[in-house]
Amino acid sequence: MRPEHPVVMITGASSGFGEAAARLLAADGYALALGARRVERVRALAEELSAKHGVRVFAGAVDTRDTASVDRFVAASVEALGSLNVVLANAGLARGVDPIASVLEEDWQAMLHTNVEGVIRTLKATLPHVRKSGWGHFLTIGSTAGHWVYEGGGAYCASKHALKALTRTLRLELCGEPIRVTEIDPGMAVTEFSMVRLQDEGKADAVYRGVEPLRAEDVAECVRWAIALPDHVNIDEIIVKCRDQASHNGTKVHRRA
Ligand code: NDP
Ligand code: 8X3
Repeated sequence: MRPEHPVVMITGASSGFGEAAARLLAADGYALALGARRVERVRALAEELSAKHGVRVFAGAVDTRDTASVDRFVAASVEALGSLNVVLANAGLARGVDPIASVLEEDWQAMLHTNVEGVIRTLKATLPHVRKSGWGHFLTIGSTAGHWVYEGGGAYCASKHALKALTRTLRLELCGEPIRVTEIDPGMAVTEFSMVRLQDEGKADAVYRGVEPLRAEDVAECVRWAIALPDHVNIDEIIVKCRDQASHNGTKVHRRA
């Protein structure tokens, strides 16, 4: 049965979708466990949200590329908050836009370590606690890059296709238990994503030039909605794009002059 104040863990809560989801969910009364490598950011967010909404918020450092780090963060979250109901496996990134012929080893490894292995670790470490809680929901953040591919996106698209396989597998494995499984697949959204990917402000800005892209809050709203629906309703996958982006791989994007 759904608790009065479900406990939600968010990985990658220091910016973008994760931070925006924390803000919306805190306003709705959820208790939160917020993790990221930039722990000072999640600590500041936790203080702000607990003061503003009177909700319990735990913040801790986590690097999802490291099993011991994930295990520590999950254990500390459960100890602080008493249980764990919902997991938003959001931490992820893209690095570079090089074709496969010249993709840098450190870039493709960063994407696969974070977007695939990091999500497996997060799901595996949290699953016993979510099961024990008796009411749960796993949400993963995929991408339109999990539905289509584009030149220069080989490793990123591969990672998001893999994430889709993981999420769909988890749904099969949890069928019959009181746990829902949802994947949210955004298109172009303005967060720190493009800066992390391109390491250049001008190039990052150019991604969204003339476009009204999704904002982090738009994706967070999808998260909030999927969780808030009645228990028998499972949103399997949401593809959410801005109106200006008609194709999954960005080939048809309306740009104003
Ligand atoms: P941001 O760069 O704003 O946020 C990414 C978050 O992931 C940060 O909080 C970052 O925290 C965290 N993170 C990255 N690596 C790790 C790690 N090893 N361990 C823990 N946390 C990590 O980008 P978005 O909010 O846009 O990205 C969130 C997710 O959405 C990603 O999975 C991304 O692939 C996906 N996505 C983004 C789209 C977009 O256009 N923006 C579209 C579709 C999907 P820190 O650096 O502090 O660790
Ligand atoms: C991010 C969207 O189009 O850069 O997942 O791959 S895209």
